[in-house]
Amino acid sequence: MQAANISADAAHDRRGYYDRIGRHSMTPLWEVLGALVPPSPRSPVVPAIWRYADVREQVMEAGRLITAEEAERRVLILENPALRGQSCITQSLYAGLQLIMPGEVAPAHRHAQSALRLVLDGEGAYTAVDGERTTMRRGDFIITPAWTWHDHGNLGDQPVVWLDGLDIPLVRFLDAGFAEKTEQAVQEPLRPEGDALARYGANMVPVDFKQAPQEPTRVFVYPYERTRAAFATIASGTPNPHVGFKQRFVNPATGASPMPTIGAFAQWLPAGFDTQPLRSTDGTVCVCLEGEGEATIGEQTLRFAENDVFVVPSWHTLRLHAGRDTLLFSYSDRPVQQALGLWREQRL
Ligand code: 1HN
Repeated sequence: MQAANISADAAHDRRGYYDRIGRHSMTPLWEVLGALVPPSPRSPVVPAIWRYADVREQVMEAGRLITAEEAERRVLILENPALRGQSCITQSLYAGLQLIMPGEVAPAHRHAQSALRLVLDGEGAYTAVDGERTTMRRGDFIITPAWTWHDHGNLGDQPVVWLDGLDIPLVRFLDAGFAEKTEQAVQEPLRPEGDALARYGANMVPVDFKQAPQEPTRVFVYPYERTRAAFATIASGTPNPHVGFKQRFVNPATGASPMPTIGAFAQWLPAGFDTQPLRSTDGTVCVCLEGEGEATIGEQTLRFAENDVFVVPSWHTLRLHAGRDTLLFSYSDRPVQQALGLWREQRL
């Protein structure tokens, strides 16, 4: 911010001074202070939508161009239009559409980045997390917490597509990323399918189990069937004017977010419902699992239908309209902001 009404001489002196201090890698705070500490968030992220009907064919085309093995992960990254080239959908989060063809394997690896999957299209794939497989069914929310081994395979006869959500930009920002591969592309199952859900996700935990608050949940799949059944009951109540019926996915052992860096939510909006405007500091990725409607983000209205992915930037006012009974899944960096005392929400 240039001080108002300074003389041409003074401006010239300052520019010369800035050049001289620049040679020592220094720059004056007073020129940038307003931008550094804005009165409220000014996200460079823009609202955007990826309509599945528009992009599905392009995802399938990737299946003819490259194998899962060669790609390691065959994914089309959903890049925020204002942040092209940065592999991110918000400043802190990554999103991508991953395709696995019948018979393919996406080999085991692990990394410091935490990942979630939301299954969108096709049947017959599995994901394995630290030696346990889970069959991927549409709408299932599956996590691979930081540093867990994970591989995917497709034992069926259909292409399978899911949304990947990761904290890649956040981990990159912190320069805290590590990754490893193994010789063994496919993890040997160590436990039967459903083991983690039975042990940790059936309103019980093993009697000697203790978990630190920041540890991720041992439950690594939140089956859509259960989420759907919950809303079938919850939705007979009175919707909240700002969010309809909205639930937060939790680590059932602690009540914390399933993973420390990414929060996830499911929201049910009855047909015809209009939410009151709301804004929050966590830029959010939303996926329509059922129904259709409109998201008005600031001044912009986006029509969405099943499997569409849209992004709501930080501190942008959101209003939702459900054209039919609608179920939205969403994820954001809310647990990070809350842990740091930064998260804010305003219900207008
Ligand atoms: C990853 O490990 C997966 O395991 C998907 O499916 C997307 C994007 C960046 C880095 C790691 C996966 C990823 C990823």
